[in-house]
Amino acid sequence: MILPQSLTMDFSTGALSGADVEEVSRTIADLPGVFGDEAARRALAPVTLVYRVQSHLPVAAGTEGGLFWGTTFIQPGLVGDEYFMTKGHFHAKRDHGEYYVACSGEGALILMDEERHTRFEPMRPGSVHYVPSNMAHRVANTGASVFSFFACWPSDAGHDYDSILRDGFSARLRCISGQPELVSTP
Ligand code: PAN
Ligand code: ZN
Repeated sequence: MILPQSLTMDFSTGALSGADVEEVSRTIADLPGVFGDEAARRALAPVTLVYRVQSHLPVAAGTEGGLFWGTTFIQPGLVGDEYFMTKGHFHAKRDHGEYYVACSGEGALILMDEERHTRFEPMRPGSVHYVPSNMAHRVANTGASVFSFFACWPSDAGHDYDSILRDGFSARLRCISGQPELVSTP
């Protein structure tokens, strides 16, 4: 028996469609303490969309052996001179990795290990990025249009946002003379 395909992805935009697609949005109001310049964040309209995530979560979070699939869409923009970006997290199970694949626009994957060494990888349509275990990860939109990428991660990885909210990354991706530059935080 051939079952109808229930989930599809548009490869040019990363957009998912189907019955089981969940979506969350993060606005400027949802991201206190995420950007370096808190006054610049508060000066922006609270309803400004920063990013949204579409996910396909076929098993319950925490299930061992399953996989999750999702696309993140980050709007172009700056908070001060810092690019719009995701909150960022370690996986709660630190030894669980992830794949990211860029779909459209220009972005950067910012990675920090547990010794707080931070680096970034430019993301361009078609670039594939392995997020190794024990690495905090976040993505910034470094271009002028929506940046989208899709991700596949283990269903029992979990997300540790608190460590990042408390300690941040050791460097921030800032727009300096129009170019992304990783600048150490004091
Ligand atoms: C991604 C992220 C997504 C949004 O699916 O969850 O890009 O970023 P934040 O979760 O940091 O807000 C992923 O890395 N999942 O593990
Ligand atoms: Zn992750």
